[in-house]
Amino acid sequence: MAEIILHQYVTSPFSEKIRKIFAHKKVSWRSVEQPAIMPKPKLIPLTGGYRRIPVLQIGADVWCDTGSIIRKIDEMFPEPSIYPHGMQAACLMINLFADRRFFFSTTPVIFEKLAPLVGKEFLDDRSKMMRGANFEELTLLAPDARNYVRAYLDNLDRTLADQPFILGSSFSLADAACFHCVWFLRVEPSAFAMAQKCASLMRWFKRIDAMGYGDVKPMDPDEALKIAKESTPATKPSADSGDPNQLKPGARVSVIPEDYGFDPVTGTVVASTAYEIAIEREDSQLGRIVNHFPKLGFRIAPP
Ligand SMILES: N[C@@H](CCC(=O)N[C@@H](CS)C(=O)NCC(=O)O)C(=O)O
Repeated sequence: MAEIILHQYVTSPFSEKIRKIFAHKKVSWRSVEQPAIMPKPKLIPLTGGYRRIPVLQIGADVWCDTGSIIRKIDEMFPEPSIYPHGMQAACLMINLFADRRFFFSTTPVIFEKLAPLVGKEFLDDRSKMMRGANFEELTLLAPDARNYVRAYLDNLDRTLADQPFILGSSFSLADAACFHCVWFLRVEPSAFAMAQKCASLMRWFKRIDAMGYGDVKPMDPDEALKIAKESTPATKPSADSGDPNQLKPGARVSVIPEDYGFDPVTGTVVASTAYEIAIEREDSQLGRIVNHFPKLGFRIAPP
């Protein structure tokens, strides 16, 4: 079987979500360390422009955004499940809540203290990625964000008082999704202190922290590029008969995140479902690459 390669960096919270799913499913994977700011010359040939982390690579197929990465991992390794019986919809909704609301409430709380320490290069990079938003102004959002984070933590703490995991007795996507937000708070002691006030939440946090990361070995970024170059995309063409926009294989489209990191990836539709779009590109270094994106959270339009 082709190797499972995750392009990531150690301090990336969204990568932490995927690392915990690898741990739960006991996946053997390779880790390629990518830079936390642009430029990313050993990532962009694989993604066609998409800069965010993490990115999953198997041969010449590349999954962008944790939405499509989780779907692919779960398809390859369905057991043990990340969806307790009857809870698939709840997991998807909690995952969206964690990515969009919980995570973005943690950033002002953390960066209020951390912004002066992370350096101008990082702040400029993130301001550009958020289309001019002044990352340093996150400080102004901190008081309200602290209220949100406190309520989210308290709500989880109450749930976890009676059960080991958010949806009951087993680890699920809901745990991976909320864990990465609490894990991110740990980079700043006064932010993490908010979580440390919650005893049941902390027991859950320690339990998941101790799960590790599955069987992981590092890989050099050049080796990952070589694998892509020597591989052929494995995605078979398939049309989505229920597509409300009648998008057909063969159409040229650009795919762009709707929230930040607005770098379009342009290619030809190969496959599409209710959840995902796969587009093929010809990369000047690597040849044919298929990029997979979730439909939720992305704009798909003619280039
Ligand atoms: N919706 C995306 C969010 C990914 C994301 O925001 N990742 C952060 C790192 S944890 C990022 O890419 N930051 C900018 C960068 O690393 O260049 C996902 O689920 O993958």
